[in-house]
Amino acid sequence: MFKFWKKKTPVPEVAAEPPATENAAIAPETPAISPLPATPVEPVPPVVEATPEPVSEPMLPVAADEVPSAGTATGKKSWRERLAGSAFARNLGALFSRKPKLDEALLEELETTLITADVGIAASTELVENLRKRVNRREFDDAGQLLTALREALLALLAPVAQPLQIVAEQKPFVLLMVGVNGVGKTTTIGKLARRFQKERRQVMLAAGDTFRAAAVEQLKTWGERNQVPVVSQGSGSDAASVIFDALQSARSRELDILIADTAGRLHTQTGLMDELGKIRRVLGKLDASAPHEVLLVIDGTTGQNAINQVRQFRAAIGVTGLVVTKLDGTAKGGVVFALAKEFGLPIRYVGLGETLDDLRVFDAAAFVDGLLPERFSG
Ligand SMILES: Nc1nc2c(ncn2[C@@H]2O[C@H](COP(=O)(O)OP(=O)(O)O)[C@@H](O)[C@H]2O)c(=O)[nH]1
Ligand SMILES: [Mg+2]
Repeated sequence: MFKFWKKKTPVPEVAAEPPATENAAIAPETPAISPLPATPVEPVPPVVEATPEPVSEPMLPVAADEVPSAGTATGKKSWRERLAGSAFARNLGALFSRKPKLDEALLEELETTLITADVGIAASTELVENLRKRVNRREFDDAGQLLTALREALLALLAPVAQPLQIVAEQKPFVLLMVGVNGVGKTTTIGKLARRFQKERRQVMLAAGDTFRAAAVEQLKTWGERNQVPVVSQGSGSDAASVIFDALQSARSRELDILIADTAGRLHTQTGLMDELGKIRRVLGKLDASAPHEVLLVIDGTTGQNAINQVRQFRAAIGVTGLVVTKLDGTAKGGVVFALAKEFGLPIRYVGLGETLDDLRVFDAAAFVDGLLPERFSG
C-alpha cells in the first residue's frame, strides 16, 4: 500500500531519544524501546493484533496539494462553493428562492429546515422563536429581511467560538494532541496542519500515537518521509503514551517548534480509549506540566447530533481546548457547527471543506454563514 508515494528522497532519520529513566517508570509495560542511544526508532512487532478496518485506508493529502498546477495555484474554492452541497445551503436556498410570504408557515418551515440540517432542536427553536417575536413586532417588511436577521443571529452564535489556534512560541515545543473517534479525519488533518505550520516556517515533528492500527503508523510515517517531517513511531501495538513521551523528548532536544501527536480513535473498548488518552496526558505532564498545549477534538461534520456526545465524552476523558469540524463539503448537513457552538462554546479552530491542503481552513464565522445562506437576498 502507498508504494506509489514512496520516493527515494533522503529522509531525516528520527533517532529515538534514549528513554529517560522516568519514562520506564511511567510506562513500565513498554519494554520495546531500545535503550541504545541514537538508534533509529524501529517498529516493534505489534503486541495487539490490529482489528481489520471496515473502511478502505484513507490517504493523507500529498500529491494533489504538493504538485503545483494551475488548479491549485488559482483554484482555491470559495466557502460557498464548498458548502453548496450541504442540506443547510440547499434547503434554505430552496425555501427562500420561492420568494415566500413572511408568515407563520415560513417560520415553521425555517425551523424544520434548521433542525433537519443538524442545527439541533435547542438552537433551532431559539433562533426561530426570536425571529417570530420580531415578526410579530413587525420589524421586517419581507422574507428577505427575515433572512438578514437570521444571518445576524447565526453570526452571533458563531462569533464567540471563532477563535483561531494561537501557537505560543514560548511553549516549545507546542504540543498539539489530536483526538476523536475513528475515521473523523485526525490523521489527514495532522498532515494538513503540518504543512500549514511548515509554510509558516515552524519546525514540526509528528508522533504516531495511533498505535492500534499498523496502517495508521505507516500512513503517518510515509507522509512524514515525503514531506521531510520527522515522525516518531514504535510500530503498532506499542504503548501510545510512550511513543508520544519519546516524541516530546526528541522534539525538545532538537528544539522544534511544534509536536503534533496522533491518537487512536478506537480501542477494544471505549473505556480503553479514554484510559489511554488520560495516560497520554499524565505522561506528557511529567515532561512539561503545561503540555498538551492544545487538545484538538476532530468531529466529522456528517455525524449529526452524535457529535454532541463525542464532545461530552472526550471532554470528560482528556479535556478539549479546540475543535476541528471536517467533511463539511459534500453531504454534510452543515448545521452541526451551530449545535456545537450553542451546546459547548468551545473554540472552533479549523474546518475541513475538502480533501486538499487548502481545504483545511481557519474557521471564519462570517465566511461560513455566508457560504450557507442564499447568495442574493434583499436586506
Ligand atoms: N471530504 C472530506 N474528506 C475528509 C476531510 N477530512 C478528512 N477526510 C477524509 O476522511 C477519511 C478519514 O480520515 P483519517 O484522517 O484517516 O481519519 P482518522 O481515523 O480520524 O485518522 C479520509 O478518507 C480523508 O480523506 C474533509 O474535510 N473533507
Ligand atoms: Mg488516523
